[in-house]
Amino acid sequence: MKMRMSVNVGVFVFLSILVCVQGCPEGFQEFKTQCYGYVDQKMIWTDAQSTCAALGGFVAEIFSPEEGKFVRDFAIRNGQHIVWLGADDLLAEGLWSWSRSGLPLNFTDWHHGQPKDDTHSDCLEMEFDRFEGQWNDNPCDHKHRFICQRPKPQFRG
Ligand SMILES: [Ca+2]
Ligand SMILES: [Ca+2]
Repeated sequence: MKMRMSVNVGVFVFLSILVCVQGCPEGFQEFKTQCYGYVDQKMIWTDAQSTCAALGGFVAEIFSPEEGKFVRDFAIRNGQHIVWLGADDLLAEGLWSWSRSGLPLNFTDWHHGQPKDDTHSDCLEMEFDRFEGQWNDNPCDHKHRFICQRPKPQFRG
């Protein structure tokens, strides 16, 4: 009886460590298999990408309405400022792709009339000043806050 008790405690401690290791790093918020971090500093788009890379991730990429809603709500909770998202058409005008994964934008939430490359706009932002968080193409050298994304750490035994 005593033996079984200590085995159970051991299993419980092991599972607790497992859960702990599998969560997001401090400061990140968990959504499904991913961790999201809000960077409250304005940077040009390429600096946002390198900052997210330094944090083990990339500027957030959105593949579904659910992810879009999560990221939009996350930005609203953090002050409803314009944020960079991780897509660009830098290499070929009008050919948008998610920058880290290289995948095309299957799900989009462009504001009506966007993207419109009127000021040489090759980077994607979530626009709260005019478009209530819908998407807009914006010049990459503008400075905005941004959301980093990284996969949840996996337990390595
Ligand atoms: Ca463009
Ligand atoms: Ca635009």
